[in-house]
Amino acid sequence: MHTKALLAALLAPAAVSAQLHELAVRAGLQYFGTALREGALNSDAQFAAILRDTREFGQIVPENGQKWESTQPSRGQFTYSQGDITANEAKRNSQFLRCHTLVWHSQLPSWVASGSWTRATLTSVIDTHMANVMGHYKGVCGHWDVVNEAINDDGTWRDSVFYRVFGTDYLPLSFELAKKHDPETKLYYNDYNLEYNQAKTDRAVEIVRIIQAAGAPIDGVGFQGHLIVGSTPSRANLATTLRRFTALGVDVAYTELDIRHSSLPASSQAQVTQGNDFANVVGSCLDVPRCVGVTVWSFTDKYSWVPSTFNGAGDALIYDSQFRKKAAWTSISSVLAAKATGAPPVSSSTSTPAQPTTTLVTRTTSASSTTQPTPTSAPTQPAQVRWGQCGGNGWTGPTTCQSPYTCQVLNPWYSQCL
Ligand code: 9MR
Repeated sequence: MHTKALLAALLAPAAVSAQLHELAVRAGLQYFGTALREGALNSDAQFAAILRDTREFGQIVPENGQKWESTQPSRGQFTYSQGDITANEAKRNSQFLRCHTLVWHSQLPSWVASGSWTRATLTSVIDTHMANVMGHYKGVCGHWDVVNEAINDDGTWRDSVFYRVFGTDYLPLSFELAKKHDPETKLYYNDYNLEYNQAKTDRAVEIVRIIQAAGAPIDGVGFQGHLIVGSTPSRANLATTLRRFTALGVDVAYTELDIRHSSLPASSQAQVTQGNDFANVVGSCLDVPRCVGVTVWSFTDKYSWVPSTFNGAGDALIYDSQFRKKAAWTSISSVLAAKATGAPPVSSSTSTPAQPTTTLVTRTTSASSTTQPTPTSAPTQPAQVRWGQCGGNGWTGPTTCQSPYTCQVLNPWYSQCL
């Protein structure tokens, strides 16, 4: 087989059935998206092919390329080679671009973090940074994460050079300056562990209030969504938390979603629980009118920040490291399809956490055509791979699984090799 044909064959399954963004839009969201690992785009054809499939991802965001250390590593020296990778890709594929991030204590060059500043000099540094970086990306960023992670997990203010110099005044200041440099983009505050609705969430609500009280603009709050399998809040609780922010007149979005297993390898049950957790997060976004979209923080376990940060943890994404769709992918597609078609959700079982909370559909079925003819006689099919569909109403594909996996009924519409 020619290399080209071989590559096409390898890529075909993912490309043909990809549809999360398409389903998300039909379900009322603006996008379903992913972070782009800059180093992977040109070195990994499978990564690039899935990332460029706009039925799957209608939005992208640079994982690292627009951060301060990448864009202004030395004072006054601006470089956009890394940030442009994602911006160019968004343009090439007509994908919505989230931009990330401007004022953040991390990945901040030491000339800023360890500098000796007054309010006036640090204001000028932020202003200059935004003038250049936001200027460079003006007109192409749909959202900008203006301030990132200003709060500690216990709800106290994070100790950063910005907080030390300005106290909380750097919050409205940053948003005012951002508005000046790109009046069209939506300006976001972005943080993790807001999902638990505890002290940190209270403080984030206060941030929105501080900015608004100062007369500065803020358009949205990003819930990063770096969560843990089995510890993810319920769909209803997540929606309640999102509404605390939309009640203040701002949009919300899940901006960096991944749900990690605490230990590996993950059992079949843990895989299904992960799927339910993803479905609950995406479902909560569907339940809140001003929740505009969901972004996963890379889509494949091959490229994830998690294992290098949390020892022993991982497999936090929706494709495995060989680009096979996981139960998590299926659960997300199902919850989106349920909303898109108005199909009644399957009620979740309180006794078995592995039960999906929503209607599942076949992964190749578009949202508008979930009814499929039932086959009269099943043709002989090769055994299905792990996590593949193996049964359910209307299913015409394989009904047996490759060893050692077994076909497990998740609901009347979906059985899966687990
Ligand atoms: O995914 C990013 C990883 O490649 C970097 O090494 C890391 C450095 O801080 O940043 C990761 O992305 C972070 C994001 O920019 C902000 N929220 C937390 C993300 C995970 O750490």
